[in-house]
Amino acid sequence: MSLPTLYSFRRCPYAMRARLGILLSQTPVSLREIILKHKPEPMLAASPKGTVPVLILQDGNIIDESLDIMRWALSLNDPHNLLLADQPQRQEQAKALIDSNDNEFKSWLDKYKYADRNPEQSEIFYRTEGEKFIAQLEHLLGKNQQLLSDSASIADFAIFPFIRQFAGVDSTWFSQAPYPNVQAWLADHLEGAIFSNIMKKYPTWLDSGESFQFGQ
Ligand SMILES: N[C@@H](CCC(=O)N[C@@H](CS)C(=O)NCC(=O)O)C(=O)O
Repeated sequence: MSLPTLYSFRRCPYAMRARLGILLSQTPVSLREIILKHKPEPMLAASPKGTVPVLILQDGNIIDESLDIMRWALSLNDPHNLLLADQPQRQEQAKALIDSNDNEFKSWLDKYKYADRNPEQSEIFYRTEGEKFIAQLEHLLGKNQQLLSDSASIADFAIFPFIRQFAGVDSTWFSQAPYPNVQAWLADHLEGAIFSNIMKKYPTWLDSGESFQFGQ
């Protein structure tokens, strides 16, 4: 039987969270690696907004929001209870944190990363704005090993790819910044087998014509 098709881009944090959800749910998909400068026609036909990740299901339904892909995969199989079933309060906390990441932190991250293209304010200004979210995570991680409890949830996996980017803008600064809990949490996720699995390199689908089974 054919598998759902996932259009993905290795370094995109949204695509990373989709791949994390797929891998952690052990849901096999057929992965097509793309580059953003040259998006495949079938991907654009399925999702004209032209962002990755895009998932095309066997019945033709399209899921083109990374969080929806995570939720779709985990609703099929969630062995680690990342969706926090039977914990409605934590579900709300997870949603609020992911909202802050996606709707506030991400724009400061982009401006910090590309401060030269955003000369209205300084790099340090953008970093300081981004640090408000990092400080919130630091506080949460002072209470538990992961953001909402000692076990990782959808919030950890949806957010850490973005914190990785923030840390990578100036890794010397980040390594001595006053966020030891965030540093340890991020290192733990980045050093794990799950992350190395989702970061495997694949040739691009347009160049090679090859898709790769991913997620099992
Ligand atoms: N809200 C979308 C955002 C996805 C997104 O913006 N992905 C970026 C790459 S990290 C993208 O495809 N940008 C289009 C482009 O750069 O052409 C999601 O969560 O899936």
